[in-house]
Amino acid sequence: TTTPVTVTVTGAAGQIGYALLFRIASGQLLGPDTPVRLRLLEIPQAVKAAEGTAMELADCAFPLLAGIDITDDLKTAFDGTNVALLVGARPRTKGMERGDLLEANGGIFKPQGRAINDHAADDVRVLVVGNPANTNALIAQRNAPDVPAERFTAMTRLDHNRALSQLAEKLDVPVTAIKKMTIWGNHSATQYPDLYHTEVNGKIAAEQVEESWLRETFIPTVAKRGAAIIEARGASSAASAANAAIDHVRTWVDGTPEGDWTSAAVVSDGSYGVPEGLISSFPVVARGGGFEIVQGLQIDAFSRERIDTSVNELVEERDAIQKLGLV
Ligand code: NAX
Repeated sequence: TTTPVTVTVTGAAGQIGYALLFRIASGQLLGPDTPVRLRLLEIPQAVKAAEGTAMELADCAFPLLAGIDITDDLKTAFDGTNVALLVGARPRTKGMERGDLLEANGGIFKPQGRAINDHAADDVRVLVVGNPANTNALIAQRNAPDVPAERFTAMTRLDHNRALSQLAEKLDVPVTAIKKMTIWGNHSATQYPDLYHTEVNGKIAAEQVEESWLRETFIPTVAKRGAAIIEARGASSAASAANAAIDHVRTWVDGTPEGDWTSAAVVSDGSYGVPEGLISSFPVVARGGGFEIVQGLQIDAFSRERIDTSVNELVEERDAIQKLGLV
């Protein structure tokens, strides 16, 4: 028998949590041979709701589910954890300035980073989903100095998958015909989905679509898809976000296929002019259990400007959390 892998999910009683937990427990996160122990972290008011979800998880009788702990205590939540999915965050409320938002999230991600530092397993991998995801990940990472920085990532896989879907529809091809999609920068409206390196049936995607479609339709559709979902559903993306979190971790552990890459927000090593230390989305391959930024891509002037705009936003967020003493 294999020792169960411990997976911590924060914000477990939320809508992404509800879509995510059943997939993890059924083996879709770590594969059909790996038993999972779930740790659900919630704020005290939502512990009861998380207990309800745990009752339903029990009722699925998942063969791979080795146990569930529900807690509002950080040490218990992250003790020995191998995979930490940080989903719970403080949403922006009406009239809230960016500084207030970052401060409120600092109150969540700073102590979580410390708890991961002090209690998680040596091989811990962290994915931040809760917004503002890149900067929340940076706060957690900088408060976990004993954990290798590259173990902290933020999610842009949903943006990546949205871009695949939009392009597949436009060219009337299956998503499997598309390789080397890239999301650059921040998981925000400034993100840059790049078609200049994307291949569709082996040919560059940007050469198969009108420039006006790429600039005026594709980029804004991908970047504003979250808002369009809210408009249509009356609630933000949940199942698709959970699916992207599963994809992100699965790729991280299993690797990217030969001849392809994916998008993830990882700690910058200075590649492509992105300041070192920022957690920014890049084209990445996963190999040997780690992400590596794809090197050597030519960046044209249009792409350069788009990447810089999004990265500058990340710089501003980093400066703001520095001023607030969060990192
Ligand atoms: P919900 O409001 O449904 O759930 C959030 C849950 O987090 C709540 O149950 C709340 O009690 C809990 N929570 C709050 N503070 C906590 C803390 N300190 N410790 C533990 N739990 C805490 O939001 P949901 O729709 O599930 O979305 C969760 C987060 O994902 C949001 O920040 C959202 O903006 C973000 N998203 C990120 C995406 C991405 O691509 N990176 C896409 C989807 C989503 O918008």
